[in-house]
Amino acid sequence: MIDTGEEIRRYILIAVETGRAPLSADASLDELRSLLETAGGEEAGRMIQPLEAPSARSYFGTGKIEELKELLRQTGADGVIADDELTPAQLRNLGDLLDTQVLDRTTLILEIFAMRAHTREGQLQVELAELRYRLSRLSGFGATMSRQGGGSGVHARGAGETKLELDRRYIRGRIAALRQELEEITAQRDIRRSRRQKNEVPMVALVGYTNAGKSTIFNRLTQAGVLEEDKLFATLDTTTRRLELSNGREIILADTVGFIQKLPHHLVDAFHATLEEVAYADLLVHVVDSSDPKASLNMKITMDAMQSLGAGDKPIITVFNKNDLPQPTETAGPDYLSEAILHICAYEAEGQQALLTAVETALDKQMHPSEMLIPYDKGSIINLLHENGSVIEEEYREDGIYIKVQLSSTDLGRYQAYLLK
Ligand SMILES: Nc1nc2c(ncn2[C@@H]2O[C@H](COP(=O)(O)OP(=O)(O)OP(=O)(O)O)[C@@H](O)[C@H]2O)c(=O)[nH]1
Ligand SMILES: [Mg+2]
Repeated sequence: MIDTGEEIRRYILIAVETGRAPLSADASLDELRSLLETAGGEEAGRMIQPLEAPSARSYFGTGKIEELKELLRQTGADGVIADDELTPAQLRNLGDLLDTQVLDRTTLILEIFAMRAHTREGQLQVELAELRYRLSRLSGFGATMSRQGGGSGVHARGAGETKLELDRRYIRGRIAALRQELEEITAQRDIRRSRRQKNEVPMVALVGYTNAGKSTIFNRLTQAGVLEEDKLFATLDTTTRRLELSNGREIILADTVGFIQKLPHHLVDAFHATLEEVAYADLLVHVVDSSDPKASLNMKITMDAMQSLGAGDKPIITVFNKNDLPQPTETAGPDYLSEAILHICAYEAEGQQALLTAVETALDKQMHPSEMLIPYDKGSIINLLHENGSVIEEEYREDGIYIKVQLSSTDLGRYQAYLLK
């Protein structure tokens, strides 16, 4: 456990520079440092080795490991943390060679998630992710697991070390039980969701990289009191609130878990249920911390995640947040198709209002398929429908002109009298 509640644990952060990653090893270690601080630890130093690829045997090469040993001695650090997910062999060999606690990015993220999951669903998902991670390394490396688990505390939330000795069959059984329970929760949510859809309340989801300011915006707009913090992964559970726009229209706003580069796939899988809100959203608000020099990479990571959640084609409002902070010189982000692009400060009423207006406009523009019957003496309406909507079908009937057309909600309201259903 990194946060022991006693003295602060200090770690050497290590990374391999391949020259091919989108982020330099040093910048990636800055993020690892934030993760470590979020978990309650501290950086004692860092070491980067340029290599074609990490050594399959021990992550670093042998010579570098000697240097690392020396740095450990000099700093008196409690262990090392690798910036990549280590294989069981790398973990074991590195641990043996250094004779110290070895962690990796994945265990660190899992530890933070375990610390921060508060709802039943969040806890189930974290446990599921941990078990999957463990199962994937149980192929004959039981010894490694004990070593790793003994120090890491990722597992300490549960029954502790004895849990590590549980065999694969037990883990499989537990995974099945967790899945079942999660499915029940999901089913309940489905019921709520279909009720909502019947009432046609649109869902707007705040998405983005961790620490971008999603919860801050959510709280300012809804007075919800969700935890907002200058730490990574402050939010793990999706929170939703109803909100009335100035045109009187009601929406549901959802605050969601943030993304990060190299997010362990066990976690992404496990959090699919939580992120379903994103898949069902009518509109996404992509919040970007514009003061972050790696903002454009962060955007790409979020957009890739949207794609994998099946939400890649949804209408998006891009919000460059924190414009009160110094902005890095290179701000030209990637060119994603947006309904609107805003530059705001979440704390200021002006920015909040601008966002609400953009949401209103974007929702208004969304088209709904509708069927109408227009009396023959109202022929001018047919012309208007052709101009403002997109006509799918038109048929001259005895009692009037039948028309199937995609319309914005504003127009839908305007021509309500002629709706067939
Ligand atoms: N200066 C400044 N800080 C902001 C602004 N918006 C949010 N913050 C701060 O940024 C930090 C992160 O904000 P959160 O709202 O917790 O970020 P989040 O996107 O919900 O993060 P996760 O839940 O970790 O995904 C907090 O310390 C906020 O107070 C802003 O417009 N300007
Ligand atoms: Mg948050």
